[in-house]
Amino acid sequence: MRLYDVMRLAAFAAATVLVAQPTLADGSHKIGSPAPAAKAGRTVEVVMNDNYYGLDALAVQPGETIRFVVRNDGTFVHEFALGTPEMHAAHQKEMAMMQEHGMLTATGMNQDMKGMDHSAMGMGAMTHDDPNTVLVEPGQTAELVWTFKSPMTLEFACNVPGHYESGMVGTLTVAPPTTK
Ligand SMILES: [Cu+2]
Repeated sequence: MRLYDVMRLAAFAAATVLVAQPTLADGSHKIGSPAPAAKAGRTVEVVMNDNYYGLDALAVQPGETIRFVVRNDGTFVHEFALGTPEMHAAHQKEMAMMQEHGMLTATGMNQDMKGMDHSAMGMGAMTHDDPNTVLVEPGQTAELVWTFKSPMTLEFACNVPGHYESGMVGTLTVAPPTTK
């Protein structure tokens, strides 16, 4: 193996470790898991605006896989995140930090800073790639496919600084169908 290859392998290994590191706020396995679109039994369209969702609440069944098609009709960047109120609170802190450091602007992620290693600042690699969230820039559409787990009450929310507080949050109930 030539020296160049060894160095390339080492760099690749280092990058893999960075990517594999779970983020602090990621407790997403408690609420379910990401799934391929083919597994989804139903599609839910979510329209986002400044600063609200086109739907107030949503009910799903335990074990159900939903394909969320999330469209941003607003002029600001918005997020569609699935989680408990505690998960959203933690994610809001992360996003506030991203904004503070110029990684997140009012309209999206700062492309110039993408892939920048912030470990020197003691924050690890700062990315927005939790499996239970999508960040959608104005005019864009993104998809999130999720299999829900056990019965629980969750929230779908936008954790862009200030948006949750201004009402960009809705109730997501995971419960078995009621029988008559
Ligand atoms: Cu928002």
